[in-house]
Amino acid sequence: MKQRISLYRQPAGGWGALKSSLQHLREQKVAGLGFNTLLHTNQPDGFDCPGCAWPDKNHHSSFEFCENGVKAVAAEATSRRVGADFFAVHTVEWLMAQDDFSLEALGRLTEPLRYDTASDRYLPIAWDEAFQLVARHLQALASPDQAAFYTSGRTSNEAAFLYQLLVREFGTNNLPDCSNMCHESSGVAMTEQIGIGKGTVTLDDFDQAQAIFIFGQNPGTNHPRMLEALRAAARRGCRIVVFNPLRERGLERFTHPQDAWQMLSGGSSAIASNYYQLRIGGDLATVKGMIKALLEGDRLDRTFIDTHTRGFTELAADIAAQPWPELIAESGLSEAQIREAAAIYAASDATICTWGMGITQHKHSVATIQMLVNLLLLGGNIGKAGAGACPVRGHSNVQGDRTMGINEKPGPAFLDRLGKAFDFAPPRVHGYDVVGSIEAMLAGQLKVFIALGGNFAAATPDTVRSWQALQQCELTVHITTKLNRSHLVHGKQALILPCLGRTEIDLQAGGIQGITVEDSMSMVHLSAGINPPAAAALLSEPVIVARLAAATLPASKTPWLWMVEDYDRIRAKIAEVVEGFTDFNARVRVPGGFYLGNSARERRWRTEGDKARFMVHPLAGTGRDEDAGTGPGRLFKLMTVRSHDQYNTTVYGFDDRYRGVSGHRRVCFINPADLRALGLQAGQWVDIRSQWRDGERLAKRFLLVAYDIPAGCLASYFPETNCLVPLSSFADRSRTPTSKSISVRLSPSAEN
Ligand SMILES: Nc1nc2c(c(=O)[nH]1)N[C@H]1C(S)=C(S)[C@@H](COP(=O)(O)OP(=O)(O)OC[C@H]3O[C@@H](n4cnc5c(=O)[nH]c(N)nc54)[C@H](O)[C@@H]3O)O[C@H]1N2
Ligand SMILES: Nc1nc2c(c(=O)[nH]1)N[C@H]1C(S)=C(S)[C@@H](COP(=O)(O)OP(=O)(O)OC[C@H]3O[C@@H](n4cnc5c(=O)[nH]c(N)nc54)[C@H](O)[C@@H]3O)O[C@H]1N2
Ligand SMILES: [Mo]
Repeated sequence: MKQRISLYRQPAGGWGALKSSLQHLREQKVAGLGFNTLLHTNQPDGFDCPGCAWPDKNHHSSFEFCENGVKAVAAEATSRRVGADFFAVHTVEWLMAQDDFSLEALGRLTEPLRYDTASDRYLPIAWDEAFQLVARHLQALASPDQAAFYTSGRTSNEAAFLYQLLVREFGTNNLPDCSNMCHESSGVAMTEQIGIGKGTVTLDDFDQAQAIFIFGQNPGTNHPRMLEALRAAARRGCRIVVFNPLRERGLERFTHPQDAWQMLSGGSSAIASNYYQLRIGGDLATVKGMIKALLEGDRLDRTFIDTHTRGFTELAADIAAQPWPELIAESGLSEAQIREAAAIYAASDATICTWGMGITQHKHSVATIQMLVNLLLLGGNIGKAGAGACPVRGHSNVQGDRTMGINEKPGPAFLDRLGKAFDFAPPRVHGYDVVGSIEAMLAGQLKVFIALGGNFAAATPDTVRSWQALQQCELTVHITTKLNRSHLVHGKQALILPCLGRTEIDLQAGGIQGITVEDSMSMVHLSAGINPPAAAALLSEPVIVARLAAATLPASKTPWLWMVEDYDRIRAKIAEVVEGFTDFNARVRVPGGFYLGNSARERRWRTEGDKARFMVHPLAGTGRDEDAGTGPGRLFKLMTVRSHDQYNTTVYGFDDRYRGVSGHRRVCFINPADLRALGLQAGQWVDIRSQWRDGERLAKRFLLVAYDIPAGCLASYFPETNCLVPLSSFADRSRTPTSKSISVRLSPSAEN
């Protein structure tokens, strides 16, 4: 493997993206079929890209090229298979010694497997037996609350809807999901303030915005198709203002791989007009500073504030009392920079704020997001063309899963409708989220863990404790496409239930089925696979859930197996239960799907008093760190981010092209002056220690990389660094693990 650290000077996208895509197709041996597969990605008659939740222009433009979409599709459409013959010769202990890249590279799982303790191997099991085994475990529990049902955001609306129904008919709201680690902070913050927890913009708004502010997001890697919207905006003179501790290449320059002229001429487009490298966690202070500058200049939308909001006086008083030196220290920006950003905001009549994990995974995330929404409200930038709030979701259907009721804290109105439609009394007590589930497993209160997709063991914080938690379970069950760490860190009994992927044809008694998804901008559309199933024994996710329900709930009045013969039957029920889905089956068949609508976009505020609310928050005090202890060595803030060659816990490769890293994943980006001050050098190996009130956590051997990052800040990749995130370190109110602000110290590794 080529190992190299270098400076990347090319624009994002371009030939590098094309080359890398072809390489991935070749490696997965999907070349012939692969191109056909790709041509059907995000087409009206194809499947929804499993890559990310960024929407598509009308869902029927010519094939939209996206390097990381290609990787996601290639990973699923791979011709590699891992079957019973492989598991017959390899113990779980042996598999545990393989890295995440190697597990992923084994290919698609082909049949249901059951863990055999005596031989420490996964052995084949018949589907019916597998469902019976789960049913027996669930039925034997002293209370339904002793089981938790995790969901990862790739799951379709249909599977998610059936799954939450199964869970609630079973009698619990224990529905932790990947949102708890992702955009939960956005949901909590926005619901309280504007009455809805989703983004208020559509893709068309990007064509009309005069300014786009991007906070804590790396679209070049994680939402590559967003770069096209940004490029188009930049070209027509829209200001693009970036707040990020790192200089992310995709936010600086981009070459669109489908723009032949740009490709051949070697040209590229500038994206950001202004780039502010603030400190990790410095966004709250930055936005407060911008508001301070705006209030002084009094460049506000007074009519909007008077008609649509409350709490302005309190906000103005709090901001007036906030001294600049504190704002400057916490943000890491100068007063001039903050005023400059505020001036761009003030000069724009239509502003969008987008944000990602750099905002949602801190202790003060909810406060930061509410301050961002304050900023938008001050300019009347919600419910106006070209303006609005845009939390950019991660998984391709994470937003849809929530809409379908995957929520450990369901609202009473949803439960009422669900109970009425299926003639049962849904449980009302709130369930466990991700952190709560791990705590409950450790306390022996959760005994069965079932996961519809995802990789819980690798995605969750505090790896050592999370693994102990899973291993304490009586039964762990994973509905999945590929082998991952979570299948190896298993309960006393364990099942792997392999399912169809989104790229595959789903044939049921009622014919070929499509599923539906909702993107980041509330567009709902159909998705139908085009490839033959990866293996004959695979079942679709809805069928697995239905058969599990039929086995577990013999007294259920729901016709589980009948519903999955034809997914229109599931959608008819969704139409009855979920708000905004009237005539679901008809509307979703209109090419391009339909827009779910957004009350805040229409300036209907579903809040107390029917007004949008300004919220007051003190600074985070990120300079202080009471919990971090007083160990030797300087205290840093570490953020754990994605490399260009991974999809969350799925490692596709070892390169992070736009950051100039080849052949490495255990790297630690550090400011050159900090390196000198520590007496360390780039290329040296260090151990990273996270100190917390309950003790110390250690991650060994990371390669130091000198990088353009503010002093006192570090960056590394997840999941290698999840072991450093304390389980009890999470965002106030949303309980999202603080994956972007871990207090750490560095020391040279023993073997250098
Ligand atoms: N190819 C690919 N696509 C993906 C994913 C993937 O892993 N691979 N994951 C999907 C998922 S589930 C999600 S949620 C999204 C994630 O998409 P992103 O939100 O872009 O995810 P991260 O890589 O975690 O990047 C966070 C960015 O925030 C910056 N940042 C960190 N801390 C701070 C801070 O305190 N303030 C500010 N202003 N910036 C900060 C980092 O430098 C980085 O640029 O992408 C989705 N799409
Ligand atoms: N330190 C740190 N931790 C983080 C984050 C971070 O930024 N830093 N980010 C957090 C975020 S934003 C998220 S969303 C979570 C992600 O947490 P998860 O959603 O749990 O993790 P993924 O890695 O996306 O899950 C990948 C697995 O899903 C399975 N899979 C893939 N496709 C399908 C399918 O079609 N059906 C089924 N049933 N299974 C499928 C495969 O087995 C694959 O291995 O991680 C969180 N953890
Ligand atoms: Mo996410």
